[in-house]
Amino acid sequence: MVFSTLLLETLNSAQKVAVLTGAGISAESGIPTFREAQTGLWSKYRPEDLATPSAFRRDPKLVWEWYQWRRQLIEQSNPNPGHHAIAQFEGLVPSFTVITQNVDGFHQSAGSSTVIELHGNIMRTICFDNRHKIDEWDDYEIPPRCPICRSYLRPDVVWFGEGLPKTALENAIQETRECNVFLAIGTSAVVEPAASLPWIAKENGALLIEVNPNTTPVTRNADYVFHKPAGEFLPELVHALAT
Ligand code: BV8
Repeated sequence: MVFSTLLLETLNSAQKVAVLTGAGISAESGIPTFREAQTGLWSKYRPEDLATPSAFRRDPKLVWEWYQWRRQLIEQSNPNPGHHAIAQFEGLVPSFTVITQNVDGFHQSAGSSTVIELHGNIMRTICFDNRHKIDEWDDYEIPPRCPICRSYLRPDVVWFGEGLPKTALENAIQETRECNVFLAIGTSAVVEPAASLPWIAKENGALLIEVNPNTTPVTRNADYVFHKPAGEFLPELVHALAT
């Protein structure tokens, strides 16, 4: 793929680059995105109806098992060339931050060192009542109970209706405000407050690039749009920058 000289020069001269990733960057790892119909067992549920505190209160077993199913998918999968290209990109600019909505930890596994997890991490476990961090449990009840307070265990992710981790959100907004280039990769850009970050970047003078096979609310405001899969496009972009 041929890139415009202006784009490559802008990227090569950027002091600070920020990247917002969504489920689309893990699609080529075999992890279903939220917008696709849930596969198999979960095809009759909408993520928005499972990833909520009320869903967990109503049916803790169902929600726990949904997350166990997703954890197994992630454990049986790996970061893809898109994640690895982002990790390489980091070494090409003075300051590079990954802001991710994903909970799979694939950016860290691929070698990215500055990753802000806006929505937590599915591999971490806390308890519902007091957010005690629990690494292991020998309780065979489903969901297992917290060994400290006996409330149910849950994944350490941000559910709809829950606030994002304060420091993570503050850091993400600061990096977004200060960056010269902002890339929105593999996100439908509808879930707030993450969806506002591309607008904040643009308002603060950043070059806005979108990588997504489909159109999103970001598309009309982006300076460059590449309707390509991240796992194909990003290695080509990073190769062009590195040579
Ligand atoms: C909050 C973790 C307040 C759990 C997730 C305005 C302001 C604030 C809140 C709201 C607001 N309006 C509405 C709200 C409420 C809500 C919200 O945004 N609702 C939406 C539905 C309108 N927001 C919240 O509830 C947030 N909380 O603000 O609370 C508050 C404050 C203080 C105190 C108390 C409360 C919390 C939101 C976080 C929810 N948790 N995940 C889990 O994973 O189970 S959200 C989850 O869904 C993801 O993390 C992600 O954020 C979102 C899905 O979006 P994407 O990642 O973009 O994935 P999607 O499938 O949608 O799209 C994939 C894209 O990839 C597509 O565009 C596709 O074309 C593309 N693609 C596909 N293949 C590829 C590809 N791209 C590139 N390459 C490919 N190969």
